[in-house]
Amino acid sequence: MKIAIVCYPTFGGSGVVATELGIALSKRGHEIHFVTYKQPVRLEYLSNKIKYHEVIVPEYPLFHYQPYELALSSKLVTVVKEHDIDLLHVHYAIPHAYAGFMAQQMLKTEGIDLPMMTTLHGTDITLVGSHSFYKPAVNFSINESNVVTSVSQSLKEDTKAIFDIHKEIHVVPNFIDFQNLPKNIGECQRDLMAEDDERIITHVSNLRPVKRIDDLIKVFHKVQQKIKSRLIIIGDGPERENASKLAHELGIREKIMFLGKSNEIEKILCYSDLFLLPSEKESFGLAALEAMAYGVPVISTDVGGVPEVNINGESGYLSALGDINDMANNAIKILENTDTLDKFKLRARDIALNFDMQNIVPQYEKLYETMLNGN
Ligand code: GMT
Repeated sequence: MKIAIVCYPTFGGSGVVATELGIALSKRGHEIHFVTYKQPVRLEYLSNKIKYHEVIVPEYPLFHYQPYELALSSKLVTVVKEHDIDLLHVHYAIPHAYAGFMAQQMLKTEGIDLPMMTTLHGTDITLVGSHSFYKPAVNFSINESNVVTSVSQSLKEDTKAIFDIHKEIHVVPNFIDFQNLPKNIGECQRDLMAEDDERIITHVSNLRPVKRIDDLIKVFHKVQQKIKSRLIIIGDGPERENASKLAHELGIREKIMFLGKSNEIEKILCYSDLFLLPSEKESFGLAALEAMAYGVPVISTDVGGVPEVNINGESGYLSALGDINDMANNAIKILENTDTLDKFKLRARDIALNFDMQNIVPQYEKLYETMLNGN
């Protein structure tokens, strides 16, 4: 199949999933065309099976807001015609499903039928899309999509509760490409980051308020009082400064490393002992799944789709939102005994294997086929 994929080309989970999906599909013989404003960060190489088409939005002083949707839908029309695209898969409803719908309408006037699948990722529904400024357009474009998928059962339920959706929503969970995980995890450069007798705790996110970075620092503050440990924070965002300030106030700043955005998360996960995810909302928690794939147990909140990924008492523990004491106690329970830690590490990896790409990508292919057959 020739598939056009629209996504955010950034470090955000939706862009990562869309890119990994495109790469996986290309390896299965499909021709993939990414249409977005920048080459996706996880897309390292282009080939005759993976192409990238840049959406350019020229700056014009008359426009207070530059019309990205217009440029995207026009670019889609061009790409679809030039490359004889069979179907469009948009990740993140805003504004991609809306722009995709417009492209469909323009193509229809030229006798071209372009079926569209929309994959909902979370913030497009629970945070941004539900705002009354966007809701009618998001509701409309979800209903107009030929096939709709969501990355967790929880997100499917949220979408149905927040919007008036009469389309079936198929749950297709996010995935990990286990075949491509680096094999020599034993060669991690742990000694660069911590002493031998220190535990390494990791957090990866875009450091937005929804990630509750204050809770992260407070949980770590409690843990390091009992367990000699370090916290490594990967990613960047608006909460970074506050987090650093809070760490200073609590006297633990020198035990925390802010590494910024990274394309080599695996190099850090391979020597991490625990992953902390105290989010307020999380439709899936791809970062937690990535940690588990490297055998890193997860301490998280019991929100959204996270309990579909992190199994309480097996791959880690779940706590109520904001329950810092419970998260810290659970972390200590896992970290204080090496046998317990090893047991959780093994189980975390085992559970992550349920999300092996080999099982998930065919689910998308099946839905593409159904869509092309007009069902
Ligand atoms: O978590 C973020 O802020 C980024 C956001 C995105 O859209 O890229 O992530 C969402 O999609 C990911 C991939 O499906 C999920 O793993 C995240 O849980 C989800 N984030 C939220 O729901 C807050």
